[in-house]
Amino acid sequence: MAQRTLARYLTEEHRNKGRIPANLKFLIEVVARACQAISIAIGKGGLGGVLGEAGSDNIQGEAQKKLDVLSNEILLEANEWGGHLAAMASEEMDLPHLVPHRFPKGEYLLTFDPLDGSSNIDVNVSIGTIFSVLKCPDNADLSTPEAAEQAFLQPGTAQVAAGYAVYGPTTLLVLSVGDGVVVFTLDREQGQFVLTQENVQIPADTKEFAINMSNQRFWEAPVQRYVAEMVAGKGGPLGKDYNMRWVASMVADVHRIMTRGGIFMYPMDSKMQAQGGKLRLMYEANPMAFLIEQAGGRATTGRRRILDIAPEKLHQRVPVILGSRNEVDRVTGYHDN
Ligand code: P6P
Repeated sequence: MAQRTLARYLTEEHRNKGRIPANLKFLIEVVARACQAISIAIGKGGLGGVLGEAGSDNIQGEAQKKLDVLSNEILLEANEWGGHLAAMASEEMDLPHLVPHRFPKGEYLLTFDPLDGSSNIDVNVSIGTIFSVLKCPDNADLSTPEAAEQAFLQPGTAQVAAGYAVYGPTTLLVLSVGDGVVVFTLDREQGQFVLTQENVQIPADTKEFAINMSNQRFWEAPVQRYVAEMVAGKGGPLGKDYNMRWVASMVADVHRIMTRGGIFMYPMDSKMQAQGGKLRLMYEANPMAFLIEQAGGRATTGRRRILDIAPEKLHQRVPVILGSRNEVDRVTGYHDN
């Protein structure tokens, strides 16, 4: 059977189910091509002069890597001319990037973390790009970047599409337009993404958890209890032994869960109370929560569904607990007690 490329999949979804308007199909293809260019830049590593620090900080106060800045530029340049977007927002930019007046404006807003897991770039561990697509409100004030922030402040349930690219042994594009989750593998010879998995389903149970254990003394009681029960193993209240993984690239940890189940936690902890958590709502938690739910999983802050949160700030942070639904329900239930 002929390979189903991303373009063919999106065309057939559009034709057969009317789920993907032409401009959204175009947007996704453009983002995919940008991820392909990012994959090539990453693959060059030290040969491309792209490793190491950029010598600047982002709004998060984090030192930017050269590849953070390059990936952000690739996504901006790929998306600003096509006429499908009104504005973009990125982890790497304080304010939204408005489509320049010389280009037509479109109906969508795009948020992204251009290169998630930056601490892993220089040690050659999988990293990724996360993106989320919203409709631009008809009455949006896009007169200035400052004014445009308001247009992005929509709950995760308003997302029309979300996805991530994971740059690992292979480069994958994982995507949902609200009709389940599909996986594409980058065929480097052909230079295009080819459909390799449809209807991804996350197992409801798991024996694998992902959390940064070095923060244990800062966790709230429900998470302390849950992790202690998993570590207690077969002899403990959960009656089974668990395994632990922590890649410290959310995209890599989430993709493992997409592939074989698991639970990922970056919960609230006392040292991050003031800032609301570690992970960003608009371009990490919301797109990943959308994908996880589309694959039959759950995604909460420990106390509420992530997709229901009404954002107050573009770079807002939230606690994240997501993955196999029975495990997320358990630890979320501990927060209720
Ligand atoms: P820590 C990467 O910087 C990131 O935003 C996520 O991709 C990842 O899950 C988390 O932070 C890792 O945080 O505290 O373990 O370095």
